[in-house]
Amino acid sequence: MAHFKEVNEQSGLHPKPAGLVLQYGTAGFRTSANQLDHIMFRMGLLATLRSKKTKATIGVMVTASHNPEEDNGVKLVDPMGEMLTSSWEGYATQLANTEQEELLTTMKDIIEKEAIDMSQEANVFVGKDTRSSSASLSQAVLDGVKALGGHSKDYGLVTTPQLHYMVCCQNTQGKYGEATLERYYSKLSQAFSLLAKNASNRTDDQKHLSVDGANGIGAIKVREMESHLKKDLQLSIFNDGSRGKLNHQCGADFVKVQQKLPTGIKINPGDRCCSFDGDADRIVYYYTDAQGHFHLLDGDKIATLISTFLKELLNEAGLDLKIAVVQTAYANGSSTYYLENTMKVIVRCTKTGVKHLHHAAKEFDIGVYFEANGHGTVLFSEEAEEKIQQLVHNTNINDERKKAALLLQNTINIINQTVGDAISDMLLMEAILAIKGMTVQQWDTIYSDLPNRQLKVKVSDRRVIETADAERKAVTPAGLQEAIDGLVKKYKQARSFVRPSGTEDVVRVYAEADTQESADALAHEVSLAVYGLAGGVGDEPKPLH
Ligand code: NG1
Ligand code: ZN
Repeated sequence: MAHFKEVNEQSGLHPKPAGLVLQYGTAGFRTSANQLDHIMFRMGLLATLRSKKTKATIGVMVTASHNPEEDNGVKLVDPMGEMLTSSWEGYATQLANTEQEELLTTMKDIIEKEAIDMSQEANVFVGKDTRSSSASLSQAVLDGVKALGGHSKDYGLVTTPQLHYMVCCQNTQGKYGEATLERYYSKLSQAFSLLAKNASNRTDDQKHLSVDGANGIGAIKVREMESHLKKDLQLSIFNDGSRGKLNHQCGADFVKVQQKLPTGIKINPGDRCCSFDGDADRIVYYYTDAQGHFHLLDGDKIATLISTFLKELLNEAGLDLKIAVVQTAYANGSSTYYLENTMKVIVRCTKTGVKHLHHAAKEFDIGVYFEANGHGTVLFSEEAEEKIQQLVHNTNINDERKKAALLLQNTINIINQTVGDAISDMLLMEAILAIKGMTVQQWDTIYSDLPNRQLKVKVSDRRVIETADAERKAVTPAGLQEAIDGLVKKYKQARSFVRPSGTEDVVRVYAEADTQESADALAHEVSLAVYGLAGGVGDEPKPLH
């Protein structure tokens, strides 16, 4: 009964290295790939249990996103395409860390606590990125599902957001779309082409975009999409995985953190470019100017342009819907100032991690959420979607209102509301720029970023840092926040905060100020404070200049 014998036998083929302890963090489990086989098998088990509990299809994505090729990881996807609910993250951690002999007992505990009906059918969708370790690790997930008698569908190589999309389509019985890659491409590209029709006289230059695929899955998938886009968008894809190494000196994380061009991309001044991360759930834009200076348009700039576009459309459509932008503490101070004071939209700040932003965005009719690193999307409430639909079908409105309603409808269709999606976000940005007849430089001048710097500090146990106020204040260790406050006072327009990373064994330091020199100096001084007060290990942080 209940396949326990099978689980017991099969788990022996995916043994846990004794003593290894891993945590289900901000983005699931993530570490060096050779430590993950047992985790994958066990997440196959957990996904099966979650499917039985929710009576819905659950997703399992094997990826380590922007981490180096040698790492891997796994995230579970809940029925509506959302991240696994936090109340189950604890089970994931328990199941991952229980020693081999205790596996059945731990699993039975979860079954009992959640009152799971083991006779219920289970369905699990599995996807993987292009890492060399992903093939065998996703097989371990499938083995876990099978051992517990669940059904699985292996989507093979897909981007993280594509897997989220499939799960949502499946559980909404096709209302969100059909759970196939082909239909994902056709839904998005049709919406793009309808939006692009509203752009007048686009030149070939305006239609052209350079894409850095981070040598990952995004490059493969955007190429698959290309044929659907016909002549509406002309892509030059760099770092497509044919030569370079995944995320190595390329990709959205590299570009955002280093604030420079990825290697492997050939562009002219003024060319519009974007970078995806390793699993294509993040995107950032950039260009170089005539002097060769690099200009980054990150998640904050993306959120600003999207919310401006939507707010204008709501006005034109005469729809009274509440729109908000959700950010984290990493959002550039200039973006928050511009959104609140010039655009007059509601801005919310949450803890780092998309699930927090997603949750906050759901509170509004339209919630635009983006992390500064380029991970984000837009959520429309059911009511907002209905109002827009009604307007589209209303025969008693003038042409301007009708046009705005149609644009809103196609905007909904181009967006992957389940999670940040580099391909969908790229199409949305390209459509908005085309409709507004805006160059990347014009978009960039909407507001000027405050110079900023992100650093990492190694400490013996990063959990000594506890934070409050959406991570903007360090509550422990004693004296750290006071030290940061004192340092911030030395600089103009300055802000700084520190937090333990949820994906790496480091403390992250963020600083911004009126000049790059000041931002760099402040980040360095705060790093020293962390090193001194939070148990720094290794060499003391060195100044940047
Ligand atoms: P951590 O390592 O917790 O800072 C990073 C990103 C998050 C989020 C996760 C998941 C920064 C500063 N942090 O988390 O925003 O995207 O990875 O991928 O960018
Ligand atoms: Zn990612």
